[in-house]
Amino acid sequence: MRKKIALISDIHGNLPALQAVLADIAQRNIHTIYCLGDIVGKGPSSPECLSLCREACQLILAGNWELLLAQGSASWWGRQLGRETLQSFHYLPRQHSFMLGGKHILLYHGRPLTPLVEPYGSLESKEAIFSHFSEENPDWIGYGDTHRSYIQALSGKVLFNTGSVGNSLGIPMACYTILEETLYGPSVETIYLPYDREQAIALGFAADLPFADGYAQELRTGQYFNRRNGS
Ligand SMILES: [Mn+2]
Repeated sequence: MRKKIALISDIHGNLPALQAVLADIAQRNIHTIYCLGDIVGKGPSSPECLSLCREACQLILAGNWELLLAQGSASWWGRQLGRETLQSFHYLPRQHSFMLGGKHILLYHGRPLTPLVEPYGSLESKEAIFSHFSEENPDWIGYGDTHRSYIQALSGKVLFNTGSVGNSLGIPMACYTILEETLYGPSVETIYLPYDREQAIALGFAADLPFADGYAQELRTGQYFNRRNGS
Protein backbone atom coordinates (compact mmCIF):
# COMPACT_ATOMS: atom_id res chain seq x y z
CA MET A 1 0.00 0.00 0.00
CA ARG A 2 1.25 3.47 -0.82
CA LYS A 3 2.27 5.49 2.15
CA LYS A 4 0.02 8.36 3.25
CA ILE A 5 0.80 10.89 5.95
CA ALA A 6 -1.58 13.51 7.35
CA LEU A 7 0.08 16.76 8.45
CA ILE A 8 -1.72 18.89 11.01
CA SER A 9 -0.53 22.19 12.46
CA ASP A 10 -1.65 25.29 14.38
CA ILE A 11 -4.55 23.68 16.22
CA HIS A 12 -4.44 26.48 18.82
CA GLY A 13 -6.76 24.94 21.37
CA ASN A 14 -9.68 24.55 18.96
CA LEU A 15 -11.13 21.18 19.98
CA PRO A 16 -14.11 20.99 17.56
CA ALA A 17 -11.78 21.73 14.61
CA LEU A 18 -9.26 19.09 15.75
CA GLN A 19 -12.01 16.50 16.24
CA ALA A 20 -13.36 17.17 12.72
CA VAL A 21 -9.88 16.80 11.21
CA LEU A 22 -9.03 13.59 13.10
CA ALA A 23 -12.39 12.07 12.09
CA ASP A 24 -11.72 12.95 8.45
CA ILE A 25 -8.23 11.43 8.61
CA ALA A 26 -9.61 8.22 10.18
CA GLN A 27 -12.32 7.99 7.52
CA ARG A 28 -9.62 8.09 4.84
CA ASN A 29 -7.80 5.22 6.56
CA ILE A 30 -4.68 7.27 7.14
CA HIS A 31 -2.76 5.94 10.12
CA THR A 32 0.26 8.22 10.21
CA ILE A 33 -0.25 11.74 11.54
CA TYR A 34 2.52 14.28 12.08
CA CYS A 35 1.82 17.48 14.00
CA LEU A 36 3.88 20.57 13.18
CA GLY A 37 3.25 22.45 16.42
CA ASP A 38 1.17 25.27 17.90
CA ILE A 39 -1.27 22.79 19.41
CA VAL A 40 -1.79 25.21 22.29
CA GLY A 41 -2.52 28.90 22.85
CA LYS A 42 -5.09 31.34 21.49
CA GLY A 43 -8.15 29.06 21.82
CA PRO A 44 -9.89 27.69 24.93
CA SER A 45 -9.01 23.95 24.82
CA SER A 46 -5.20 23.62 24.85
CA PRO A 47 -5.01 20.70 27.36
CA GLU A 48 -7.69 18.68 25.54
CA CYS A 49 -6.05 19.28 22.15
CA LEU A 50 -2.65 18.32 23.53
CA SER A 51 -3.98 15.00 24.90
CA LEU A 52 -5.72 14.18 21.62
CA CYS A 53 -2.59 14.96 19.60
CA ARG A 54 -0.40 12.90 21.92
CA GLU A 55 -2.74 9.94 21.32
CA ALA A 56 -3.19 10.38 17.59
CA CYS A 57 0.18 11.65 16.31
CA GLN A 58 3.40 9.71 15.74
CA LEU A 59 5.34 12.95 15.79
CA ILE A 60 4.83 16.33 17.46
CA LEU A 61 7.18 19.21 16.60
CA ALA A 62 7.58 22.34 18.73
CA GLY A 63 5.71 25.45 17.59
CA ASN A 64 6.46 29.03 18.59
CA TRP A 65 3.60 28.93 21.15
CA GLU A 66 4.89 25.78 22.85
CA LEU A 67 8.38 27.27 23.08
CA LEU A 68 7.07 30.63 24.30
CA LEU A 69 4.91 29.04 27.02
CA ALA A 70 7.78 26.72 27.99
CA GLN A 71 9.72 29.80 29.07
CA GLY A 72 7.29 29.86 31.97
CA SER A 73 5.93 33.39 31.87
CA ALA A 74 2.50 33.51 33.54
CA SER A 75 -0.39 33.43 31.11
CA TRP A 76 -3.95 32.14 30.94
CA TRP A 77 -2.83 29.32 28.63
CA GLY A 78 0.21 28.46 30.74
CA ARG A 79 -1.95 28.14 33.88
CA GLN A 80 -4.33 25.81 32.02
CA LEU A 81 -1.49 23.49 31.04
CA GLY A 82 0.54 23.47 34.25
CA ARG A 83 4.28 23.59 34.87
CA GLU A 84 5.11 19.96 34.11
CA THR A 85 3.47 20.08 30.69
CA LEU A 86 5.12 23.40 29.88
CA GLN A 87 8.51 21.96 30.83
CA SER A 88 7.91 18.97 28.54
CA PHE A 89 7.66 21.35 25.57
CA HIS A 90 11.42 21.99 25.83
CA TYR A 91 12.02 18.42 24.66
CA LEU A 92 9.86 18.53 21.53
CA PRO A 93 11.89 18.12 18.32
CA ARG A 94 12.19 21.22 16.11
CA GLN A 95 12.32 19.45 12.74
CA HIS A 96 11.87 16.04 11.12
CA SER A 97 13.10 14.55 7.83
CA PHE A 98 12.09 11.44 5.92
CA MET A 99 12.01 10.00 2.41
CA LEU A 100 8.71 9.71 0.51
CA GLY A 101 8.33 8.90 -3.17
CA GLY A 102 12.08 9.26 -3.65
CA LYS A 103 12.19 12.79 -2.21
CA HIS A 104 13.84 14.04 0.96
CA ILE A 105 11.09 15.89 2.84
CA LEU A 106 11.81 18.14 5.81
CA LEU A 107 9.10 19.38 8.18
CA TYR A 108 9.34 22.14 10.77
CA HIS A 109 6.96 24.64 12.35
CA GLY A 110 8.26 28.02 11.12
CA ARG A 111 9.19 30.40 13.91
CA PRO A 112 11.44 30.49 15.83
CA LEU A 113 13.74 28.57 13.42
CA THR A 114 13.03 31.02 10.59
CA PRO A 115 11.08 34.30 10.38
CA LEU A 116 7.38 34.13 9.45
CA VAL A 117 7.15 33.39 5.70
CA GLU A 118 3.74 34.16 4.20
CA PRO A 119 2.41 32.69 0.93
CA TYR A 120 2.57 36.18 -0.60
CA GLY A 121 6.09 36.74 0.79
CA SER A 122 9.09 37.37 -1.47
CA LEU A 123 10.92 34.61 -3.35
CA GLU A 124 13.98 35.54 -1.28
CA SER A 125 12.13 34.81 1.96
CA LYS A 126 11.20 31.38 0.62
CA GLU A 127 14.67 30.59 -0.67
CA ALA A 128 16.01 31.62 2.73
CA ILE A 129 14.11 28.68 4.23
CA PHE A 130 16.05 26.27 2.00
CA SER A 131 19.30 28.07 2.90
CA HIS A 132 18.50 27.61 6.58
CA PHE A 133 18.40 23.84 6.06
CA SER A 134 21.21 23.70 3.47
CA GLU A 135 23.18 21.13 5.47
CA GLU A 136 20.33 18.65 5.12
CA ASN A 137 19.59 19.74 1.55
CA PRO A 138 15.91 18.66 1.45
CA ASP A 139 13.97 18.42 -1.85
CA TRP A 140 10.71 19.46 -0.24
CA ILE A 141 10.03 21.54 2.87
CA GLY A 142 6.67 21.66 4.67
CA TYR A 143 5.81 24.06 7.48
CA GLY A 144 2.93 25.68 9.40
CA ASP A 145 3.01 28.96 11.34
CA THR A 146 1.33 31.27 8.78
CA HIS A 147 -2.13 29.70 9.13
CA ARG A 148 -2.45 29.86 5.32
CA SER A 149 -1.91 26.83 3.10
CA TYR A 150 -0.02 27.01 -0.17
CA ILE A 151 2.36 25.07 -2.38
CA GLN A 152 5.10 26.59 -4.49
CA ALA A 153 7.82 25.27 -6.79
CA LEU A 154 11.24 26.90 -6.33
CA SER A 155 13.90 25.94 -8.89
CA GLY A 156 13.50 22.19 -8.56
CA LYS A 157 12.44 22.33 -4.92
CA VAL A 158 8.95 22.38 -3.43
CA LEU A 159 7.80 24.49 -0.50
CA PHE A 160 4.39 23.94 1.02
CA ASN A 161 2.39 25.07 4.00
CA THR A 162 0.04 22.74 5.87
CA GLY A 163 -2.49 25.44 6.77
CA SER A 164 -4.05 25.68 10.23
CA VAL A 165 -6.49 23.26 11.85
CA GLY A 166 -7.92 25.65 14.41
CA ASN A 167 -7.17 29.23 13.35
CA SER A 168 -7.23 29.17 9.55
CA LEU A 169 -6.83 32.50 7.78
CA GLY A 170 -8.35 33.35 4.42
CA ILE A 171 -10.69 30.37 4.39
CA PRO A 172 -12.25 30.01 7.87
CA MET A 173 -12.45 26.20 7.86
CA ALA A 174 -10.33 23.50 9.50
CA CYS A 175 -7.33 22.90 7.23
CA TYR A 176 -4.75 20.12 6.99
CA THR A 177 -2.56 18.44 4.37
CA ILE A 178 -2.11 14.90 3.07
CA LEU A 179 1.20 13.68 1.63
CA GLU A 180 1.02 10.54 -0.45
CA GLU A 181 3.56 8.39 -2.22
CA THR A 182 2.75 7.96 -5.93
CA LEU A 183 4.51 6.21 -8.82
CA TYR A 184 6.15 9.48 -9.81
CA GLY A 185 6.99 11.06 -6.46
CA PRO A 186 5.12 12.54 -3.50
CA SER A 187 1.76 14.24 -3.97
CA VAL A 188 0.40 16.95 -1.70
CA GLU A 189 -3.27 17.65 -1.09
CA THR A 190 -4.82 20.41 1.00
CA ILE A 191 -8.09 19.65 2.76
CA TYR A 192 -10.50 22.33 4.01
CA LEU A 193 -13.25 20.97 6.25
CA PRO A 194 -16.31 22.54 7.82
CA TYR A 195 -16.52 22.09 11.59
CA ASP A 196 -18.69 23.35 14.45
CA ARG A 197 -17.17 26.82 14.65
CA GLU A 198 -19.89 28.17 16.95
CA GLN A 199 -19.12 25.41 19.46
CA ALA A 200 -15.47 26.48 19.53
CA ILE A 201 -16.54 30.10 20.07
CA ALA A 202 -18.98 29.10 22.86
CA LEU A 203 -16.20 27.13 24.59
CA GLY A 204 -14.11 30.31 24.52
CA PHE A 205 -16.77 32.44 26.22
CA ALA A 206 -17.58 29.68 28.75
CA ALA A 207 -13.90 29.45 29.74
CA ASP A 208 -13.39 33.23 30.01
CA LEU A 209 -10.79 33.05 27.28
CA PRO A 210 -8.76 36.27 26.92
CA PHE A 211 -9.73 38.08 23.69
CA ALA A 212 -12.83 35.81 23.39
CA ASP A 213 -14.58 38.41 21.19
CA GLY A 214 -11.61 38.67 18.87
CA TYR A 215 -11.23 34.90 18.83
CA ALA A 216 -14.88 34.56 17.74
CA GLN A 217 -14.30 37.12 14.99
CA GLU A 218 -11.18 35.32 13.74
CA LEU A 219 -12.90 31.93 13.58
CA ARG A 220 -15.90 33.40 11.73
CA THR A 221 -14.01 35.58 9.23
CA GLY A 222 -10.59 33.99 8.83
CA GLN A 223 -8.97 37.38 9.49
CA TYR A 224 -6.90 38.43 12.49
CA PHE A 225 -8.73 40.92 14.66
CA ASN A 226 -5.49 42.11 16.24
CA ARG A 227 -1.99 41.20 15.14
CA ARG A 228 -0.76 41.50 18.73
CA ASN A 229 -2.72 38.37 19.59
CA GLY A 230 -0.04 36.49 17.65
CA SER A 231 -0.18 33.44 15.43
MN1 LIG B 1 0.31 29.38 15.04
